[in-house]
Amino acid sequence: MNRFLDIAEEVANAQRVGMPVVALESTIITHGMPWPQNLETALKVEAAVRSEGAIPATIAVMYGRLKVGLSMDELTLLANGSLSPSKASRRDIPLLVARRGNGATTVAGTMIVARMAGIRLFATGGIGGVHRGAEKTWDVSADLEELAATDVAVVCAGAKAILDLPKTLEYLETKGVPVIGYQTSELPAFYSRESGVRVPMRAESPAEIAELLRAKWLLGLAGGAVIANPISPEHAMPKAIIDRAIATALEECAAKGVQGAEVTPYLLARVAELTGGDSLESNIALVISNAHLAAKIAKEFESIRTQDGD
Ligand code: PSU
Ligand code: MN
Repeated sequence: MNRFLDIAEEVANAQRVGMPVVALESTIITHGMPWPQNLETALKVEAAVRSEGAIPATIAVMYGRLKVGLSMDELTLLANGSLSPSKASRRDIPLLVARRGNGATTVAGTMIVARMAGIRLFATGGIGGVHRGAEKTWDVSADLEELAATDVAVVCAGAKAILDLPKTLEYLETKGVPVIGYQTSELPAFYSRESGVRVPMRAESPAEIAELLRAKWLLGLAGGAVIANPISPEHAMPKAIIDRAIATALEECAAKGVQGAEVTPYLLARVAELTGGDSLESNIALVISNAHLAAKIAKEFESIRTQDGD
């Protein structure tokens, strides 16, 4: 085990007896939602994983330790901002460890730590991707490179239309990352079920997805997968409202010269403000739904493993 890793006892026990475990990220808590809804959501998401018979492992860097599974106190400290955690992606983790710092792991950061801990399934809201205008800014999220390299499957509600969705899919295709629509043929666009962009593959059940993941990794094909789970129709938002908010947020972002790691948190916060409380409610609902699905896939994955005797 890596010397910087701290696996919570409950998670370690689950792994010992072959219970399914689902990793959860922390940037969504610190940079994706306001206090106190962020803590409430983190707890609801953990409860959703448990309700499926799996164990949640929320991941973060605390005082330089790579934490897998957080206590109530640790979750609260992260969520209320008192540790001022920074965004922790692949490039940031070494410095945080060296300086005993605090960081909230992004999709990329969470995948890295989950892999170290032997966790294969991870649930979140939306992944990072190729930003609009990337041909000028070169702004491509490190999440995509991590999906290319690290053996963890990410269940999400697609990607927000703050990104260039066709370019994001092209990038994932180049890198050999399977993108699987869960009961859909379209890439969901986070707040809405449709994007007009087709997904390359579709699955109808958690068992089918578990089989695909198992095949990929038994074949020795390194890297992750994206499982795109559309938001439920009752929580989806009208496309016109979202599109307008995104257009405004993108204009402001360019006008203010926001760059680098600040771009995504800036856009997320502005879109949330511009759409009011509705978008937060949708956001919470879709993360919970993804947690349920990830737990179901993790369960199937473990049961195939047991059947095969490994
Ligand atoms: N997209 C969302 N919500 C989020 C993020 C993205 O709809 O919370 C977060 C995730 O943690 C993701 C990160 O990994 O933003 C991507 O940031 P960047 O574009 O800087 O790589
Ligand atoms: Mn970026």
